[in-house]
Amino acid sequence: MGTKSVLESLVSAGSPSFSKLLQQYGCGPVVFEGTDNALFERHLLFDNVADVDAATPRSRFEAFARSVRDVLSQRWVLTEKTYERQNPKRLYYLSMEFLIGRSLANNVCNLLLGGAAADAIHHKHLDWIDLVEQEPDAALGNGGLGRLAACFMESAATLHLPAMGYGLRYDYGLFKQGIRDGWQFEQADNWLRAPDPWEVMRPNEKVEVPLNCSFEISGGSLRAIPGRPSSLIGIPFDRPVVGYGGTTINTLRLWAAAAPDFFDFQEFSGGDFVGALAQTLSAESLTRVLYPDDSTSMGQGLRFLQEYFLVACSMADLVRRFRRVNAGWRAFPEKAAIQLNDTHPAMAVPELMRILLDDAHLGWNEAWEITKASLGYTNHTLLPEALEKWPMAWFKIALPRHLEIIYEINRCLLDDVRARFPGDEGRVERVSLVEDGAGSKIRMANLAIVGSHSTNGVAAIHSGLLRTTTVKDLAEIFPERFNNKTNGVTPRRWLLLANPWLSRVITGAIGDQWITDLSQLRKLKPLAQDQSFRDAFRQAKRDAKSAFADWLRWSSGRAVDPDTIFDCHVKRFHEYKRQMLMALRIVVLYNRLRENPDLEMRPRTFFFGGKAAPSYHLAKLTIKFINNLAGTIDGDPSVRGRLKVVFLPEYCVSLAERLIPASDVSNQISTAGYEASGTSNMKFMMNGALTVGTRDGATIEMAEEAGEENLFLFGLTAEQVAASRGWYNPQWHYENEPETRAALDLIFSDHFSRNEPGVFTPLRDMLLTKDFYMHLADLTSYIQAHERLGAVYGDRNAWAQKAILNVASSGKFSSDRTISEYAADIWNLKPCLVP
Ligand code: NBG
Repeated sequence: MGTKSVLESLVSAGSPSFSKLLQQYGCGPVVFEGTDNALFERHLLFDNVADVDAATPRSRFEAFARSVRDVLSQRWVLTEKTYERQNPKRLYYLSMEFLIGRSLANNVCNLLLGGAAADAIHHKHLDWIDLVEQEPDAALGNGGLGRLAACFMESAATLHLPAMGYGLRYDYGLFKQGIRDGWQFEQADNWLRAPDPWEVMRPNEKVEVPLNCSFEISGGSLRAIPGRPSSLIGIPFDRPVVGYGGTTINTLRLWAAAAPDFFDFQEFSGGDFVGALAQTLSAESLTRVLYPDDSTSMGQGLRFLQEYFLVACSMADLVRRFRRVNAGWRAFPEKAAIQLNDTHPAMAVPELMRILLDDAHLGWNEAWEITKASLGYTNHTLLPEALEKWPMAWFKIALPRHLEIIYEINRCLLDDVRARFPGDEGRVERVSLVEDGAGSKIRMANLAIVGSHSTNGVAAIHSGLLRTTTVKDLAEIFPERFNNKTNGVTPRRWLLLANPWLSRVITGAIGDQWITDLSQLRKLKPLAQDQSFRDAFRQAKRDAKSAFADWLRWSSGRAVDPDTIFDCHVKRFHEYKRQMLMALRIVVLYNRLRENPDLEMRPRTFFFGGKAAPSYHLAKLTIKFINNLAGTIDGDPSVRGRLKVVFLPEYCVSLAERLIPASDVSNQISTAGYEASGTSNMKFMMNGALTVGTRDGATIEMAEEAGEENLFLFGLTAEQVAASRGWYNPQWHYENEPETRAALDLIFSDHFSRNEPGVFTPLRDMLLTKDFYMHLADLTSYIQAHERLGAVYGDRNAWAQKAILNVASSGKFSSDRTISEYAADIWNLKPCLVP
């Protein structure tokens, strides 16, 4: 499917002559393919020892990817060398998650190698899609937070900012989702089963991480053995981050845990050979697997150690870099901006203090000023269950020195608060880094705010709520630290690459400057009135829909009709994201059609995609419900051809890249006040889908950009949600709204669960007893918003006009804009051009 178009988009993305590019990349007289001595052929033969003509698809992918890496290698080395030589201030982005996805097409695109790749594909009779499909989707993240980190790295490289990402090299990424009898089941994601062609292991730059205890891992849980200090080794694996144009190639450095390679010879010669090796195994388990929880903190010991391991390795590495080219410590904040992606790496605060106090022998005050000036913290959620708090007992056992430092930070903080707010012990209790009670805990968000110079939220409403509610007391003490940085996404991956059809139409109309300056899209505004542009725009959407339908049939045998409205809800499953609200709307439509088969209604295909945390039962039950709903509707001849529900298993970056360009409607329907920003909302907007959404997260800013009349907003506002908490009663809606009642009655009559009576009872509880996320309150206005949308869809020109205006107004949501704001306001970071 789509091989030609995808390649064409790479070519049209700009392809100077290959020899000129080889010069840019310092590649000398090598050729990409076509002779025995060419990169591709050599890799096949010498790395894979494979006959060029009989190689497996996987070997071909590896050889192709390695050839691309060869082309970028010298530039990659030069980038690092330039930074060493010029010694600019650098950004270090610490994140437990980088949801990278596939790299081949992205790297070819950003290196402008589309032309060369197309030639190679042609000469070697390769199939581009086959090649691309060989690469696992690197899922070292759960969702928005990890994907944001990946977009940020790409934008920083494109903007020529000296930036480095630090994360963990999990052996297993986010679980693979399967569906059996409608239920989600999880499978391990062994993404490193075959060698990854992008990564470079750098054992010489390993880091030793001392702990005050030893530990054993058995049955997935961690047992600390107090009083027996031990250490872990962090081995860095580097991945290239190619900026668009291929001039700057930054590094994403992922740490893998290993045991110190000196064995305990005492034990060894004493005969405990197996015991000594088993220790190696337990050390390596530390980076075995990514925790699959999105927006919850489960508080496992293994996770605590993972977080510390990331911090300790990264801080040691960046301090080493700093020391190589700088004399005094005072300059540290002028040379290093360290951004904490959520509280996960918040132990950077005591870790940097420890380094400055114990290794550099600075005094407390100086160390404290340097720490605050270097660190910044980004908050990604207000959900109380997601705010990390770690048991003090664990610090005591594994990191006693860090605990001592935290106590001292807290003592200074509380003294200060008492001096500024005399008698306000309530405030003292709330801002304290230590939460007392049964088993004291350290509040990691408070630690990150107190120990850094900047705290930002990820959309205007979110930053506002953070400041005025969640951490109100701290914001009153440090008002100057609080700021907003509305999220963005990279237009290279999410428009240029994902949507060759629309990209071509855009470039045809306004040129290709938009690729690195998305605000240029505003030039499309007048074209919303232009009939031939509207037609081309509509055709691009139609092509993307057909390509998706073809891919779906090819990959899963499922048929969908591209002439129906593609109405999508894709993201992690969580009650606050309200997949159930969309499901209820579908049940209402289903009831209407069963009651009145002649009802006028535009045929729709509803797509759902997303994973549920493995222990989140209600989220898993919602997936089950959607699958049963799909099955019942498919089996009901009275609605055939008019409604269709499709649950797409294994939602991942690559699936998003396929589905989003093909979507007509984007559902962004979180309970207002709960979705910090959202980022898929932006991707849908850029790709010409219309949004039906609540006034939440960045959707509010999307409406500001495009004009509210070009979105379909509905439902309670965040203030209304908060104000009605005390008296909200879902029963009222059940009793007073006939369609709401009929929908719920149908569900709980086991109409969708004939063979499993009662299976959905917990959903009844969720919806009718508590309805904490207020599904029923918003259902009617949600349905009405879709009715307004349906009316517009009937008028092709009106629809095209709104969709074009949305694309034209999406410029703000480029992560280039977001990163420029971080660089200017938080990091004081300047570009450093690689010659
Ligand atoms: C998520 C929010 C999203 C937001 C992303 C990126 C976490 C903890 N938070 O709304 O739920 O878009 O972060 O900022 O994953």
